[in-house]
Amino acid sequence: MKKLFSLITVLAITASALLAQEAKVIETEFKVFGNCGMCKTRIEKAMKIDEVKYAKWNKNTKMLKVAFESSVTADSLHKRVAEVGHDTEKFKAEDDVYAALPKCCLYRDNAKTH
Ligand SMILES: [Cu+2]
Repeated sequence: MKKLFSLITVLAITASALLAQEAKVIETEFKVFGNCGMCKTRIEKAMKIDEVKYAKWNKNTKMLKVAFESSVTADSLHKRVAEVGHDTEKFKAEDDVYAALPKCCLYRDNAKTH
């Protein structure tokens, strides 16, 4: 009987832990400026942290779709892509970081896509 009770306790704790984890994931999308497949790789690589469960950037719409744990903020993700050279509507990349990008990735002046 004691064994059964502790089994139920363990199951209850596991279930509530799983539910709590599930509720913590936030899904959103925001605009990230960029041009090409290299931009896509760079942007998505910047999202490779444990807290981000999903990140896909669309070259045509410039929208970055992300699913992330609420232990990080959407703003911190904006900052991460800005840090690798890509502007968002909230954060601008530093000029020297932007200037160091390959020519085909310079989205500010020539908006050509390839
Ligand atoms: Cu690029």
